Amino acid sequence: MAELSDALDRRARAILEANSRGGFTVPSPHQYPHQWNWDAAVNAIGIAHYDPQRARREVLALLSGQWREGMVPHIVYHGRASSYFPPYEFWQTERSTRAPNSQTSGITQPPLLASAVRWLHRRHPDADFLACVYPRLLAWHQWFHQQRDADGSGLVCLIHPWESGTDDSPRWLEVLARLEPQDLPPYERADTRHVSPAHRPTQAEYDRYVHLVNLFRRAGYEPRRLLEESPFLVQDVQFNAILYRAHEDLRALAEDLDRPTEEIEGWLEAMGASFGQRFWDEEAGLFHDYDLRAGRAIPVSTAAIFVPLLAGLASQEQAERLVGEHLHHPNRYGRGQGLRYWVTTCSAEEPVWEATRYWRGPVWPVLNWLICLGLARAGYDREAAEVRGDTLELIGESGFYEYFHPTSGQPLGADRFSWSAALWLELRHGELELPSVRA
Ligand code: 2M8
Repeated sequence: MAELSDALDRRARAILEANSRGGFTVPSPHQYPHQWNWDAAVNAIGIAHYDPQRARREVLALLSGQWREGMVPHIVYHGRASSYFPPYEFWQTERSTRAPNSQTSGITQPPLLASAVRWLHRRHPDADFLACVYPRLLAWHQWFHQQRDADGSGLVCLIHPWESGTDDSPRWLEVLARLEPQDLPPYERADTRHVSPAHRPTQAEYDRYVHLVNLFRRAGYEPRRLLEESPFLVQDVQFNAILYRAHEDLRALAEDLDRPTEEIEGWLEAMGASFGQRFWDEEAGLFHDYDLRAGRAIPVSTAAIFVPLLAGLASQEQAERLVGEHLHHPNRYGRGQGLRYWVTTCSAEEPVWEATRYWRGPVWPVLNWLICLGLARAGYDREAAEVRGDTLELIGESGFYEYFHPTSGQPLGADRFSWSAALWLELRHGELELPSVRA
């Protein structure tokens, strides 16, 4: 076992090395040939296990795409031609005075970066690096509260499913169904060239993704107009939990640097006060996302319900219900009857659950890692260890794929996937618990 694992450690490193494009890492060689935001954060954590300097470069490369008012975009293209759709030109970011000189998309992604920097700094301290990135992380977090707090609650909203990172999550189905794609610019999907269409978002969803980008281009990425005009306007439980956790980590970095923390404390207080009120459904015993356009909760259960544990945003009672009534429930997320591996991305009880389609059912290493950290933080050590064990078993036995069938373990999506390699290293060699919130 130890030998096999050693070989797999080397394989993980080899994948991360092969996916390096000089200063940054692509998520996978063919399917995703640029740099993605939350992938970069996870990849930096994995790479730091053998090359902290390269991990720091990963962070800096992502920040090179930062917009003038602070947004860190979901893709940084790094001037590389590719067949990926959408290519850089499709975003028409030149319509905005806020866009940077580098080639980027015009939306953002889950803000794991401050947490990754804190991990990096704790394990391999580098004061110059921290002083260089801290103001940029702070600017991004400020941007969220200045430009994405649509209702003054302190919670931030998303304007595109791509921002959630869980693109075709059933959470977004009803909101997307209301959209009527019109005047679509011509486009050709590239994602189904390397991966089976049955494992990817549907054509109807892609039309809506493109429709939204088209609206944002026309609005010149003007923040006020985006909030006023985007028909997709949601408060995402998972995203807000990740942001809250990132604020906690940013505060710890500020303390290390002896910088003021009042502003960050203010965000934490506002988000903490609104989170349960807005998202918790007492009857269902879980957190629901919120559709701001329709003014109602989105009654769909996906693995996003467990992510608040990462940020300590669930009370003990709420955590107990999440774990007891959902994680262990035989028809929902529980292992045993139908499901063999924790954690399917969508409750098996949802009518739209699909074992092999993208964010509709397969097990994703990144989500498992966040859930595992959350379970550990909430004191569910046994469950945390089992989620960790399942993730390592899936990657170790099926390969470094993007996602996995929750029953058979069949590898799905793109192969030689960077964050699966990074998380292999982290889950094997990293500490399971987060650095304590108040280090
Ligand atoms: C997936 O998303 C991109 C669009 O951003 C795509 O499907 O083309 C998602 O899994 C997302 O979370 C991830 O960051 C990205 C790269 O791994 O791929």
